[in-house]
Amino acid sequence: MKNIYKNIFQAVSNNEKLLAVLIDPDKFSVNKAEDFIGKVNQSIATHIFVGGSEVDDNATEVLAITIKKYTQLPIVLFPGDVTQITNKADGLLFLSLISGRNPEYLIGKHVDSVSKLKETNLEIIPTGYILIENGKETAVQRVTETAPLSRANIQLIADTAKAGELLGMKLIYLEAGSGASEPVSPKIISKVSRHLQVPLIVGGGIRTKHQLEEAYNSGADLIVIGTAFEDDETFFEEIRK
Ligand code: 1GP
Repeated sequence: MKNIYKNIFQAVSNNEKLLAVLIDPDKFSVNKAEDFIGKVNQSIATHIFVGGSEVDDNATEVLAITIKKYTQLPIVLFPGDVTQITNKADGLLFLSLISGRNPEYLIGKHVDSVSKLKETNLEIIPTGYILIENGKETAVQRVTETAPLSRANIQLIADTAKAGELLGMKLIYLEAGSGASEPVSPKIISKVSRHLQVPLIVGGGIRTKHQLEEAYNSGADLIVIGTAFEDDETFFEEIRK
C-alpha cells in the first residue's frame, strides 16, 4: 500500500510540488522502458501515470508490470476506459468528466467498472476532471463527445472545480488535452486554486521548464507531462533532481 492520496495531501501541506510523467501504453514501446524509467528516476518526478484515450486491451497491464521492475515511484492509472484497469498498478484516478454533460463519463463508465475494481487492491482516488478549450480538438473531446469549458469563462471553470470538491472529489484535474498547443493559463490555475481545498492537478501542453514553474507558481500542486517526454527525452535533463 503506497498511501498515494495521503502522500499527495501531505506534500501539498508542506508546500512541495509534485510531477507525474504520463506514459500512454499505445505510444510507448516496452523495450525502452528500462532506459526511460531510469531517466524518470533521476528526475524530480514523483509519480508515474499510465493511460490514454484509446489503448489496446492488455497493453496497460503489460506496461505497468514492466515499469514496476524499474521504479519505486507510485504507478497511477489515468484510464480512458474500463479496459485499462489493472491490479498491477498502485492506484487509479477515478475520473468523472465534470466539464461535460455526457452521463457515460460522469457516472456510466464508473458503474461498469465496479465488478472489475472489486477484484483489485488499487487505491481509488475520486477525481473531478475538467477539460479546458485549448484552440484545437483534443482526443478527450472526440472520445467523450463533450465540449470543453471555454478558457475565457474562468468563473465557470472555478465553479465547476468547486462543485467537484463539494461533491466529495479528492482531486481536481485541469486538462488542456494531450499535446495541447497551449497549456491551461496561469490565470485559470490561480483562480481555481485560490478557491479549492483539495489538491489541484494540471496537465496538457506543458513542454518547458518555464511553463512548469509558471503552473506551480500559479497554484498547481501536481503537474502531468506526457508528450514533451515522448517527443524529446533530453527534457529529463532539465528537471534532474
Ligand atoms: C494529458 O494532461 C496530460 O492527459 C498530459 O498532456 O501529453 O500534453 O503533456 P501532455
